[in-house]
Amino acid sequence: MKAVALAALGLLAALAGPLAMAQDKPVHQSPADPQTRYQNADASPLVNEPMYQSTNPKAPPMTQAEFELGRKTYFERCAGCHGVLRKGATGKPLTPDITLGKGTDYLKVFISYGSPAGMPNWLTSGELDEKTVDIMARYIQQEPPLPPEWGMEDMKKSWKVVIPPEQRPTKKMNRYNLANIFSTTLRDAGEIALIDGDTKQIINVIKTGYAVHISRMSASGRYLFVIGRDAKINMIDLWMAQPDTVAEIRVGLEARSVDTSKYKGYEDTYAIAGSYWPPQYTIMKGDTLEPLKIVSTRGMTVDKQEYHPEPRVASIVASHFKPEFVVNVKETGKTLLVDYSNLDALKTTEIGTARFLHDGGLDSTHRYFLVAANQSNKIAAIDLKEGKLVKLIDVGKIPHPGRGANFVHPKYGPVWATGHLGDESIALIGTDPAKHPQYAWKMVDSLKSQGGGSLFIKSHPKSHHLYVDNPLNPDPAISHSVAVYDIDHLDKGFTVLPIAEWTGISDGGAMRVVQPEFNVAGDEVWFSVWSAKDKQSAIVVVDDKTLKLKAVIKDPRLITPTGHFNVNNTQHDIY
Ligand code: DHE
Repeated sequence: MKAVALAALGLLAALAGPLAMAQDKPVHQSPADPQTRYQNADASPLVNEPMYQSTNPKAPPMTQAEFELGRKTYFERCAGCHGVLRKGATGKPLTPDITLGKGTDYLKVFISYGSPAGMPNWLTSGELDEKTVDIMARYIQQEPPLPPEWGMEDMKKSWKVVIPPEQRPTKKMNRYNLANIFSTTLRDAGEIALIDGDTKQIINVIKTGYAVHISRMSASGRYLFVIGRDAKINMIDLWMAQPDTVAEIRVGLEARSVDTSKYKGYEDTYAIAGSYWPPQYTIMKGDTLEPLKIVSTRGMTVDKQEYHPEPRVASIVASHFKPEFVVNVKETGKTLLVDYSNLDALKTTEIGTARFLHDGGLDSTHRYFLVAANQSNKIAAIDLKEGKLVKLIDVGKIPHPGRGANFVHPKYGPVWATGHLGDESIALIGTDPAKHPQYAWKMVDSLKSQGGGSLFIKSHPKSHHLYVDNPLNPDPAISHSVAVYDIDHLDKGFTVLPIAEWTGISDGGAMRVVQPEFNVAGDEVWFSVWSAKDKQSAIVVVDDKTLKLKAVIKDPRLITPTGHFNVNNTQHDIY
């Protein structure tokens, strides 16, 4: 195996990029590498879709059973990084024109030992056995099987209006303070919990899609939209005596993003969802989810201008300046401003940004949208009023802002901040070209945080604090806590709050502290303490003024809480 391993170094370099070439031996890297773990945390929902084996006479033979195991393993472990069609995303392309030339032995070493560029060491970590590694090495030399498409007919079949608009309440039928309800993702349960922010009691637990992902609010604050990784959307009416699902649909086979129209005159008119597979976005009626328009995102990449067959739709936000949705296409590196004022003559402004677009949010005025191009280590700032790219800003390694954090810096004026998955820095970007032009669209400061593996950062217009999580940091002391900065004294560093410890849970397993989110008053911050499905999780509420523990919400129904979305802050894009 040693000779093959050494010979495989050329392959590692070719497949893993420049970093690999700097190494002189295969690297034993754990699949616990934050980014890889993050991108392959769940089996793709495509694992259960029918796909067929096409025979390439040049590829090593596989029985149908071996091909099926290879396909299943690929969609469970590999598709998140290498793409459904293996054209490459954050992982390198693995199409037969590349893999056939390398041969089975080379590929087996690559899969077994991993690479410094992020490929896990599947064999030596014990995640895959020798037999499966051999099957995978042969599998990636076959033509990638094509998952089914998902067009209007499929969508209509999956579409259900549980309670039609005319049978819904005409006024709010409950006594909840809707603005302070939190929608908490219960990831592995495929559910969300609606939690009353005033009483900290669970209002309802609602069944949603597989490995449910995010929640967004309609402009009026009445309807909550939740999307699962299986592209199932639940539309929940908060006016009902017991808020619950009133409509649902599947807009594809795999998805991550949903939002609703917010421009004046179009409040609650449309919903939009982007899918990973098929690569497309769908505009729906805002009160029933009836699918109206499906648009494919397949096309040319921004840099090399090569065709990409599966550019996934990442974050979507609704513009407050025009009747437009901002749709970020990951693999092509393009931000689309989709004008929904006439769906029959859809106008789209295509802005070339950088690859691979992921998550982002608005600045405090809502005029600018800042989105992470995570593999380019850049933030793209888009002017939603002028409909153009303002600047591509270099930041740290693998920026991951969630929606980012807006606050007024004592020296630089209004800034937007992002943390990073790949390093310990927090980038502050000036966002006020009118009054602070010298700082606008520059990284004006880079703060040191607890470490890498950060996913979300948050502040609030009424708060003097900036909160940064590190759920993917390998050091439990860091992933179990959050760092808090005093915005007026950023030079003084941060205070660490031991959030997981405050739950009092002794056997919670991973207990990753994830996603700070403010309440409506801006005086409390909520954190999920995210453990495995079979362990106890919790939500911890911190007093923003004193930074002391205010409440711990524990309930057997709170299974794997991750994101949580305050109704008012999500409705008005306050972060
Ligand atoms: Fe997310 C937002 C994709 C893994 C929690 N996540 C997003 C967005 C995208 C995305 C495109 C932006 C949506 C928008 O704004 O419209 N997430 C992905 C992935 O592809 C990835 C890396 C791997 C996967 O297989 O899904 C992934 N995400 C995770 C997690 O493991 C997290 C931490 C826990 C979980 O619940 O799955 C997670 N993602 C979140 C949250 C947001 C999010 C909480 C919304 C942040 C916000 O403040 O709006």
